[in-house]
Amino acid sequence: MSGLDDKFIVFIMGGPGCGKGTQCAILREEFNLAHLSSGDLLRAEVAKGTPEGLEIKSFMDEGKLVPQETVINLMKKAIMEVPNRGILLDGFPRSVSQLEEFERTVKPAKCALYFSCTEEEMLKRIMHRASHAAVKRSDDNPETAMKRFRTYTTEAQPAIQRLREMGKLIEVDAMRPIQDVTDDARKAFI
Ligand code: B4P
Repeated sequence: MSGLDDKFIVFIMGGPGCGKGTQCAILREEFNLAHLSSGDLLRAEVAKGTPEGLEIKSFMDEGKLVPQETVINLMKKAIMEVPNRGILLDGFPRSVSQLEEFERTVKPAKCALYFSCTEEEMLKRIMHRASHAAVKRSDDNPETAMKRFRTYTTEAQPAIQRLREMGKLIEVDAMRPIQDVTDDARKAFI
């Protein structure tokens, strides 16, 4: 894609509720990066209340992946709009197909940060978010969380494995307190 020559992209990966968004919010400030969350971009589309938004919501509430064309088009548009040199793509890619299509049509990523965490801990964090958030997410309930874990295992894990084989994966143990996770994650930027 033209206009991206001087930019670099870092994929942010990990299971639902592992803390991707939390870490991105910290890294963004520290290194002056743009933070584009596929989940947030999709939720913004849902909030518009359009027929397409309603369709997106039905995938999210089922814990399924939203169709690839929708997600990649939203990502491309957002990438072109941010002024920052470094861009964190939070929650993307979530499948081998998304990875291949993005690297072919947009730009190969510099690296991928993978926040590893057990399902038990992720479920705990999702339920904690559900009970404390001012606005509750419709997919933050135990039933949808279990479906999101299945989608993550079948779709996202193979993409993580592919990035490992490509030598681009930086794995961080996300089971620890937020500050300790950040201490490891920032090594990708210094
Ligand atoms: P996302 O919005 O990406 O949701 P997530 O995986 O739950 O978020 P995250 O891991 O960022 O959790 P957070 O930091 O908030 O996706 C939602 C849905 O959108 C998907 O199911 C799918 O339907 C769709 N979608 C998204 N991307 C897509 C794509 N590329 N293709 C197709 N569909 C897509 O952390 C969670 C909680 O844990 C927070 O409350 C936080 O305070 C806490 N926490 C974080 N780190 C912690 C730590 N170290 N210790 C203790 N608590 C911690």
